[in-house]
Amino acid sequence: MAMGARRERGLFDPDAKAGTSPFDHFVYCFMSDGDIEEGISHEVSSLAAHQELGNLIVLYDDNQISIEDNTNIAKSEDVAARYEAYGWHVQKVDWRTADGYHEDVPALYQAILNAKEHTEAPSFIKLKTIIGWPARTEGHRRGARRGARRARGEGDQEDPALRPRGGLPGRRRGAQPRREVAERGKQVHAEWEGAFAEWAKANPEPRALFERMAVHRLPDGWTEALPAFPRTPRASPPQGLRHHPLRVGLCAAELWGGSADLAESNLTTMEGEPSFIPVNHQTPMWPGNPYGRTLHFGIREHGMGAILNGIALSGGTRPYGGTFLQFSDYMRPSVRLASMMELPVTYVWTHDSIGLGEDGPTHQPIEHLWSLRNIPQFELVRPGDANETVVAWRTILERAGPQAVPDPAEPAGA
Ligand SMILES: Cc1ncc(C[n+]2csc(CCOP(=O)(O)OP(=O)(O)O)c2C)c(N)n1
Ligand SMILES: [Mg+2]
Repeated sequence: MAMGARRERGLFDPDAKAGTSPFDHFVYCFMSDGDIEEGISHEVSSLAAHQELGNLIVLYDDNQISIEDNTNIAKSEDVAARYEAYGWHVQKVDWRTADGYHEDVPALYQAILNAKEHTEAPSFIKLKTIIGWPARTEGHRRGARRGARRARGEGDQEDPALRPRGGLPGRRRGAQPRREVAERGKQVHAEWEGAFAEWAKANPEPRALFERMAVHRLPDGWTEALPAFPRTPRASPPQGLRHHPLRVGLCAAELWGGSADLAESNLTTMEGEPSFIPVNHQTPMWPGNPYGRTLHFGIREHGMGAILNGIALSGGTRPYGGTFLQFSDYMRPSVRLASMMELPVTYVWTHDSIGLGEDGPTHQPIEHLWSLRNIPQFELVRPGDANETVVAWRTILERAGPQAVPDPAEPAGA
């Protein structure tokens, strides 16, 4: 989402001073012990630092407990040091005050303010908490708590120990603060509406793009620029089929994407488009800027899938990501989530063939086509020649759900 927000700002309001655009906002993320332990947290946290996502603030709920027991049974790394090593801005906050029972709200608030000030890198706030506070059974794993309730003959009804022991306002005392929060929200929203209206008045062209993208409408007459190929027994020009999608893509500014380190094989690069990359990380081969169009995911397929989902959730851009069809296995959880959420993301899975040359069995897709077709709400298009590829992309862009275009015409050894 933080990457998507940066691309959107680049499309709509690139020249505004930092922090002054209606498209400047922070993305907040809550992570638990489980999120820290899952491998995908490494892929995306590493890339978030490399991309210098100053608009991203992560709060890690460090309660040292997951399902089986205290996290000591399965985790011992220094999580803050891990995020420092990635290059994040890291802070530690202890939610417990000296008496151990009150939330240290001012300390957390100050940490969030510091994080917002630090815009050169994503921010990580390690927040030491106690699960279930302020219940009698706080700090215990859920199974034990449920077991204790059952032993007391209380079944699964609400645990009276979960009633506030102090600090949290009860229903009546909470009404006033809640009203204040609603008021504050209304005011901030009205301010934003004002800034947006001003921007819209001063920027008619980006505004038209914004309005078109907000309803997923493609540019008028966009199909006129689509390439067509002579009808031969197999309309397969040199370089296979993959080349042409990107001529299709250039017709619509909302399309952007890249590959998990296989751009040369996946042919996912739109000609002449800059990379989406901090200026200090560009190379002679990949010139770019923070608002660029070509994504480099590195060899992080699962992360790529999750990032495509985040981009699609962030706003109206249409992201795509490429890798070999076999490696769709690495990103399957994200593909499934995209399908559940009906997100308009596209996977360019090339080398859909057992004739792969020297790579052998690890690169041969065998069951992949069938298993991917089993995912509910997922559209898998498998064009047979160049013209079918163009029609496939046209269909994909005119629809708005998760879809893939494998490339069946891969010559051995390519
Ligand atoms: C990928 C995945 N594996 C396993 C589970 C089952 N599961 C649900 S909650 C949980 C552990 C939760 O611990 P933590 O992430 O520390 O959250 P907390 O309960 O401390 O808020 C597990 C293993 C799951 N939901 N998803
Ligand atoms: Mg936990």
